[in-house]
Amino acid sequence: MGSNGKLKFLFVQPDLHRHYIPFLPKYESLHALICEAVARDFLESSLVFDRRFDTDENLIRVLKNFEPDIVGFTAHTAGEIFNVRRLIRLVKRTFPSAMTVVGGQHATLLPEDYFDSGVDIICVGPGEETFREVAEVLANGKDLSGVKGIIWKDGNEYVINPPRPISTGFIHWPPFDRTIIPRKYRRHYMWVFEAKPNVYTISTSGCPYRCKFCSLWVTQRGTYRRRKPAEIVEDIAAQPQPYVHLTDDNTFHNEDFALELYELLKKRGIKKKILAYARTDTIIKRTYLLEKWREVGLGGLVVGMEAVTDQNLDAINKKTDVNTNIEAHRILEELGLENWAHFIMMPEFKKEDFDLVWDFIDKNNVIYPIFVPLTPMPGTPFFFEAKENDQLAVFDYGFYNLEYMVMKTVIPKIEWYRYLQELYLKTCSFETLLRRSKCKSFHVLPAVGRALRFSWAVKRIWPHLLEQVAIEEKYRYEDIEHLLPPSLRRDYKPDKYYNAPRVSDMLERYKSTDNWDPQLGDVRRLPVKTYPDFDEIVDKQSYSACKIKESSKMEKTI
Ligand code: B12
Ligand code: SF4
Repeated sequence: MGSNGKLKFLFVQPDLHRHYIPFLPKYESLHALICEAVARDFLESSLVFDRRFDTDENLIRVLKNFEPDIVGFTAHTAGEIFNVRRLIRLVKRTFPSAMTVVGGQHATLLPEDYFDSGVDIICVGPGEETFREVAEVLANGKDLSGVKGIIWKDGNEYVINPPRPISTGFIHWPPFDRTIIPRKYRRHYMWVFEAKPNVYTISTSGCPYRCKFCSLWVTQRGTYRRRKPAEIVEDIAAQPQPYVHLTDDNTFHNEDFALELYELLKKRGIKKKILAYARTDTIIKRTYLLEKWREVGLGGLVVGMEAVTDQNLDAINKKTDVNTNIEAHRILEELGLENWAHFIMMPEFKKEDFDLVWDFIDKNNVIYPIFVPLTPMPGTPFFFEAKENDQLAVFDYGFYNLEYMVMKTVIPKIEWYRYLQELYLKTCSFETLLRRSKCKSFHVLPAVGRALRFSWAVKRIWPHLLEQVAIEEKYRYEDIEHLLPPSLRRDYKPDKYYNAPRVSDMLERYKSTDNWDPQLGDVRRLPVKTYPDFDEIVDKQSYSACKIKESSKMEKTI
């Protein structure tokens, strides 16, 4: 602790799981910026360590030189929890007096997976108010029992404090201090498809819809929050980068907000290429807004098209239909806006279903499609449902990153992957690009950049797909269940945690669009638990034999 009673804060962005093939951009840690901004009053100095672009050896050096009082961690996907645990052990070995705090989606939905001896505090839910209070309490040498929304370690037990309700409305954060991120990482934060430096910021958080596959409404408990438009504009204006990624879930849902933000961006004379998020029905309802936003640089949208049949759209509770999807795409094309259209690939898919997706894409000239295997996101009602119904085929969270099919498929998994890859390659071929080149939304750099990057990723991922299939064939759930993270075991009950209502309760949420308050529970205590990383479970020798067998099968099919 500094001489003024203030704390030294280190934030560690973990390395990506080895099964993640990084075909999408990697940006600076907004979590670090938010934590630092809200707790600034109690911090003497802050620093970000980005392990995605650095080494464990350097982290040890930083720990010794910086001597942090608190070390914060987040995890973007479930697989990163293994890396977070590894890094936390490293922190505890190198600098034992530092308090370790984890937050993020997995910590919120499945906190028990972090009940590992090195984790001191688990922040459940949004971090802004909670982290400020944690910093205040630690700086004043008080104990953590009064901080709502955390689970903290007390000897050999974790104490579950009462929850912190989230309120719908505006979020306020002091301006971000991006200087806490060392310059050497900056060159990595870019919009990869065009190799352009990027500002990564946020305008809204949460979403009022209840798509079955999505984890956001669960984490945010059904709320939709906005940041003050003036704060967003200041944030963007202060950065030199020519590109802006608004990391929202549903940017244009609130019309007044989106309009005010546009007006302020315009007044401020900002014109950067902006990427935001929208549903197809919003695109139709608010076309005029998109036209306006184009004036300030809106260049593309991440759009959840999800399916090419009404039946599949209903199955995932998307509340849209195919005609809406087609019309939304037509509007974006007319406006010359890139449609980064996401399609969900279902486990029931056979060859004809993959063909149907391609027909849709080809007929409608979708230039920037992204295909996402339907994944029960750990901690969502869909996940618990799939686990109970024996639909999960993969028990290594390292594969739960939307690149792998972790559910049981109708056709053999290898065949399923082959059709998916063929689909990707068709969208990347020179012939396809040439045919699309007359479209208004065809922009050479992103279209070619996407094709090159995706073709590269499709090849890079093969060994991992083979590994996934080999593990799936070799390991029976019953045999390894006791070695898995707590949330993957049959006796895991989400209603132990106030932030995770009962599955039946959450299933009800599909039907409503209300926010819901956490159940106010008493303080409870649970023991410290630990479990191996999945790679330690795998018997490498017999697994390699499996891999070789699959490899030769694969070469024949490809
Ligand atoms: C923008 C975004 C991206 C960007 C940039 C990612 C990056 N960091 O470089 C792009 C588009 C490139 C991307 C890529 C991917 N993404 Co992404 N992404 C998002 C998105 C939309 C926002 C993430 C974000 O930064 N939010 C802003 C922060 C501030 O909010 P937050 O994470 O909720 O954090 C709050 C609290 O959780 C808490 N908190 C969080 N951490 C900490 C830490 C501490 C110490 C404390 C106290 C508090 C705290 O406080 C915060 C403020 O309230 C989310 C959806 C979402 N809205 O969360 C998906 C999401 C996180 N991505 C997801 C996935 C799967 C991926 C990919 C794996 C997809 C793929 N197959 O390639 C990749 C992996 C990228 C990687 N590992 O770096 C999934 C993760 C699901 C899961 N639980 O596993 C999500 C949830 C989307 C979804 N529903 O499917 N992603
Ligand atoms: S509309 Fe998008 S962000 Fe909202 S619940 Fe559906 S998938 Fe999630």
